[in-house]
Amino acid sequence: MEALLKSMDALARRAGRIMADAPNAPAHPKEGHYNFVTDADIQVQKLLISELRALVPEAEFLAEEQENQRLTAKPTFIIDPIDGTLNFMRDRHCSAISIALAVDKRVELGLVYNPYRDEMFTALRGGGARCNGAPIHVSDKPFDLAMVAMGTSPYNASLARRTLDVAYDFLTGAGDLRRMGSAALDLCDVACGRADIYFELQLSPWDFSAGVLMVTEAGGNVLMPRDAETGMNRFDMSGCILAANPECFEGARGILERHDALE
Ligand code: LIP
Repeated sequence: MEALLKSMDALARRAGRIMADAPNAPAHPKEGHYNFVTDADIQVQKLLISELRALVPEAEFLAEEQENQRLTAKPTFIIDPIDGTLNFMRDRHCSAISIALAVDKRVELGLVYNPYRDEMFTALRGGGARCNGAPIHVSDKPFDLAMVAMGTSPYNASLARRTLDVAYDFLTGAGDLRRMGSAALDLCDVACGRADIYFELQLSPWDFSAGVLMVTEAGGNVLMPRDAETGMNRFDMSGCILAANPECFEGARGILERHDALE
């Protein structure tokens, strides 16, 4: 896995240059409110799939900008070519490339690359989490001093009221809120201690698969979609995501439970 991660690091940097060099890529609407794909998303996704297939010929792919089959036990790359597409379209420099590798339906490797800050977040299951090679760890901030990153799932208007009700409880019970617009980078912020809690009521597997491994390998706790029968984490289902340092996790989970935000 270390050798594969090294190759993926170089590949993500190549893909990051496509992002950084194409801030005005044509954008096209997708289903749902305020949901778009750009020509750069497609170009990055094609590059990643082509090069990752060369590295792992037996691999399958779950990717945001394609029709996807079921997640199988085979090695599967779960890809968001540009997480934070709206930020990318507005040249806000808060977007990332997110790649996870699942084997037997469990994520074993995660990579999130922010080309604007040249920050390469990586994690191997059981091997810890790193940023540019240096170990990272969640913060030890208590709940009442927590910086809470959040997502608003704008393409699903039915979640708007509940999202803001949850946000109100965090704003009045914890420290303050931040809405950056990239779930992958929000999760990396929790993993490296720049934020203490992150929640979003609905995310897709490509948004969260790499980032949740970053958080758990950095000592944090995560709630994500689970199989109702086995209780196993599901990397092929959209759903609510909560990530937090251990000091904040139970308080944060209580707020989401009070608003029936967890499946
Ligand atoms: C984005 C997420 C973000 C969410 C946005 C969007 P995308 O991913 O990272 O947290 O609130 O609506 O889903 O679509 O830019 O890859």
